[in-house]
Amino acid sequence: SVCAEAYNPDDDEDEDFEPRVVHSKSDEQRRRLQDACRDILLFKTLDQEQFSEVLDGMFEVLVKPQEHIINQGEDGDNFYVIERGVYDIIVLIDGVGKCVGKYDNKGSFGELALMYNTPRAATIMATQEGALWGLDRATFHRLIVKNNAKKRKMYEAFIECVPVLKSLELSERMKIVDVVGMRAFKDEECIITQGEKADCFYIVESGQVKIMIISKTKAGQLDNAEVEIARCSRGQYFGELALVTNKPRAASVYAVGDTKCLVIDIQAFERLLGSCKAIMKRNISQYENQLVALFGSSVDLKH
Ligand code: 1OR
Ligand code: 1OR
Repeated sequence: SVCAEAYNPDDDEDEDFEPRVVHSKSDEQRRRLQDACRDILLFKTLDQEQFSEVLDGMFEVLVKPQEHIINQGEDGDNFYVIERGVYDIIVLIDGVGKCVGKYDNKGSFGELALMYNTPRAATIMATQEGALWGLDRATFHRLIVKNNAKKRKMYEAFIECVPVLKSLELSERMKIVDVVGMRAFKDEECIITQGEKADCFYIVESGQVKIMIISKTKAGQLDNAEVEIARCSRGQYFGELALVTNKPRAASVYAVGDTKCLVIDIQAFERLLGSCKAIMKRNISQYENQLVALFGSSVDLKH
């Protein structure tokens, strides 16, 4: 489809001569902004200078309960990063608005209309008072969309050889590349903590991770030692279980040596990996058998 065509930065070089947008901020505002942007996946592959230009271009938006920040079907004006607040994602299904997910005090939205020049794909409504940071369309285009061409070059070959993504069309895999972030972890660094709420999915790009669980016996006694149950290396994924089952993380995950992972947020996971879920579910059904083989049937998981 047209939407997934590789973006050619040479097509509109004149954009480079557009004036830079700078919204001045107090030190305190800048601190809050930096906090909110720390884990935004779309910013993870920017260099220092691009990132600071993004921060310069952002402006604070305060919102009230029931306020629609974005309306499905409209043209895209801004991209938004959440500082605080809870936001419903509402999609029209057979003409009726249905809440298909929410943002809970973190994350970002509004990138799709700006990236692909499409109408807004969903309505985003604040359910309580909140604060957002907006980035205008032109600045988003100049800094984020242009960076996507570089991202596709960097990750295309890797994404092509990830087994779980094989069932997707090439254009769908490229849409994943457009929204992924890359995170680097040091040896022994904790990537996922058992029992925590889940909001993203990982694919190992280099290095290795080990999956550890704290088990409990049938008597309910905690055996607080973590036990290694599996490892993942290049091309393998983890962190799908909590997203698929809607439960807390079932295990902790640690880097083994320097490790890099592609990270996909839960909304993009739902939107783009739907057809891979069947494979994941099949693999999940194997976890149970592996558990019994490892610990015997008298042991189950602590939640
Ligand atoms: P946008 O510019 O199209 C609406 O404006 C935003 O909602 C969109 O960018 C995304 O950032 C965000 N499908 C489409 N857009 C979504 C979705 C979504 N979730 C968040 N957004 N799905 C829901 C996945 C939980 C799929 C619905 C069928
Ligand atoms: P998550 O979102 O629950 C922890 O976060 C991740 O560790 C989990 O998703 C899975 O990706 C992974 N066997 C293999 N991988 C597992 C297992 C597992 N549990 C969690 N992960 N089990 C079988 C043990 C031999 C445990 C079964 C629940």
